[in-house]
Amino acid sequence: MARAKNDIKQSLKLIDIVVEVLDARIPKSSSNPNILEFAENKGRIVVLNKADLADDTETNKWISYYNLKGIECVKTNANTTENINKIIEKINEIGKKIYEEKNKTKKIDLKPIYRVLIVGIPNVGKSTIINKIAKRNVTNVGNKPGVTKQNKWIRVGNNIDLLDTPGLLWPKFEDEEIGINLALTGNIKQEVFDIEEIAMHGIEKLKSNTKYKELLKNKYKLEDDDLRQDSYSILEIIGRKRGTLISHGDVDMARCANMFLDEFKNGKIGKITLDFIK
Ligand SMILES: Nc1nc2c(ncn2[C@@H]2O[C@H](COP(=O)(O)OP(=O)(O)OP(=O)(O)O)[C@@H](O)[C@H]2O)c(=O)[nH]1
Ligand SMILES: [Mg+2]
Repeated sequence: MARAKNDIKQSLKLIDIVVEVLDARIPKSSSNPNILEFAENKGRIVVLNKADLADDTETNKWISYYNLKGIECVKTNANTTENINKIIEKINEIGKKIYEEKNKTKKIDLKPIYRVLIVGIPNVGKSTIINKIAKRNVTNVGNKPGVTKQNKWIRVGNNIDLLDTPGLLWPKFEDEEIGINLALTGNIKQEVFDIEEIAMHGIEKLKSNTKYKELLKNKYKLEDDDLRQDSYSILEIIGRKRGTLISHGDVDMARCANMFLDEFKNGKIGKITLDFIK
């Protein structure tokens, strides 16, 4: 991790534009509190990826939030290529401005190459986005954190160089709430947290939001009475309904929590956002 960060810092001198890829379900928890370390004096684009899994109303609020700060923000579904073209447009727009500014005093007419750093937490979809921008598989993708191991430059068309980087977890990961959000969206490895506890937090979060409570209720065919119980009991009811049982008819809570978390992170419960603009 320290090495990856250092490698990025080394490459920064060459960079014109920083593209920060966020998980649209958790724009706050997946953002870098020190992004200005990377983006100072550079062009900046925020990409809210996996927008197909997030609550559209909330995603649009996040876009306005960034735009109000004067930061370009695009929502994407990198799996289906939705809005990927918008990222390319923004890179060209911002890149052109930066080059015009740099070359104001010179009379040269070189064809510029825009150098673009792609950063974000593990598993957020950085490499998928790059493959879609390049329109071919130039870098490895995988449904688990830590697939990209080192920095890799990729030439796209004749005027963009993209730098794919390994996912970095930001220091604020120590904040419990953020840890929970990262676990629920599958952005940290499962081995590092207690799955039953995280599943209970997930149920709690859904229960406390009127819209998401309905999604939970419909998905697992729960009654209003069930939803009045504590999250452990609700998880147990879900396990019973789904038949994740061990001997004597008891619920296998670990298996049930795993199933719930899998469905949660893959959007099977519905389009859910966990970070809200206050
Ligand atoms: N639903 C959905 N899944 C996506 C989207 N973008 C990427 N994925 C999936 O997310 C997983 C991770 O994608 P990668 O592109 O490998 O992520 P990464 O950020 O490069 O990950 P590291 O290299 O581990 O840091 C893959 O299974 C992708 O198919 C998206 O917009 N929506
Ligand atoms: Mg990658």
